[in-house]
Amino acid sequence: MGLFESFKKGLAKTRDFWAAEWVKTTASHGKFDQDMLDELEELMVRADCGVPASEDVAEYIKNYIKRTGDDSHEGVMSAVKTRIVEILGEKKTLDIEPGKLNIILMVGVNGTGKTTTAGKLALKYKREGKKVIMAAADTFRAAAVNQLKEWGTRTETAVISHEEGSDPASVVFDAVAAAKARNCDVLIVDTAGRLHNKKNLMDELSKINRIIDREAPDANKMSILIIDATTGQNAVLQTEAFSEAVKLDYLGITKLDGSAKGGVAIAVSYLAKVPIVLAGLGEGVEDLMDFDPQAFADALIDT
Ligand SMILES: Nc1nc2c(ncn2[C@@H]2O[C@H](COP(=O)(O)OP(=O)(O)OP(=O)(O)O)[C@@H](O)[C@H]2O)c(=O)[nH]1
Ligand SMILES: [Mg+2]
Repeated sequence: MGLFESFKKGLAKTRDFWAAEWVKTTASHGKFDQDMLDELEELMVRADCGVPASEDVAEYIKNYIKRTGDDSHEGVMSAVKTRIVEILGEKKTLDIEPGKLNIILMVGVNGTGKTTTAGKLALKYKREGKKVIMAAADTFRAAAVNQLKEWGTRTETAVISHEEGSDPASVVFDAVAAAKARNCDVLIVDTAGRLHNKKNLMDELSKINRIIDREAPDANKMSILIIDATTGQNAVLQTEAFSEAVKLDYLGITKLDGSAKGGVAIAVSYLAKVPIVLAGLGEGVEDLMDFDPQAFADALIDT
């Protein structure tokens, strides 16, 4: 399946929601006037794009009509899409440096899809011929370690783990040593779901970072916050909270297939200073794509 088809299939619920709302908006009026602009803004807010981004798009359309005189449905839809792509920003991917150990720290609150995304990423890099290893630094629950080990088996990737309740930083210490000894290209560190108001959890993340800096000072280190699209505006709040507490390099947005709230990618992009690089479009091992702003917008809006 191509990039666009994958996004189209994964975003089917969001796409249907937008299409139905567009029909309602355009059915009640003729040309695009102020009422319709207000409805467009409301539609976007209902579609979880957040108020600031929705206002921005409505303002953009107002100026577009003023500038071009084009108030046709097609013209406006296409302009909405253009602005959405601009908000989503340039396409970026996780920056994996060849010939180096690359360490990817997966962070995020409970249940957003960190472990699943770690497993999917392991497969992606293995297919690219890279040597991959994973660290089970979520030691809170035995089930968490087992879940990562299952992904290890499924993707034939080694998993470094200790028993439940052990120190996550010591798992990372061992994993970095193993990654170096085995000449790995990529080490993926799965961490526990952490809440921004739980200081001990944030401290734990700092400790993991200190271990990485000390044990692998030359590594290409990056952290990715995994957010769950089905949680709507909560995902925006989590992004803000994590950005304040830890150094984030990237965002990954999961479960885009699971609800009509895919618009949250727009809300997050509008506010966040780091790019969305991964899109989770299903539970399967294949259902992970590099986030592509144009494919996302094309899948969302038919023009
Ligand atoms: N539909 C869908 N489900 C997903 C996606 N990504 C993850 N999931 C599901 O979401 C649930 C939680 O995923 P996990 O990977 O366990 O999440 P986590 O962040 O590791 O959770 P904790 O370890 O509890 O913090 C699982 O049932 C996954 O199968 C996705 O892109 N689409
Ligand atoms: Mg997990």
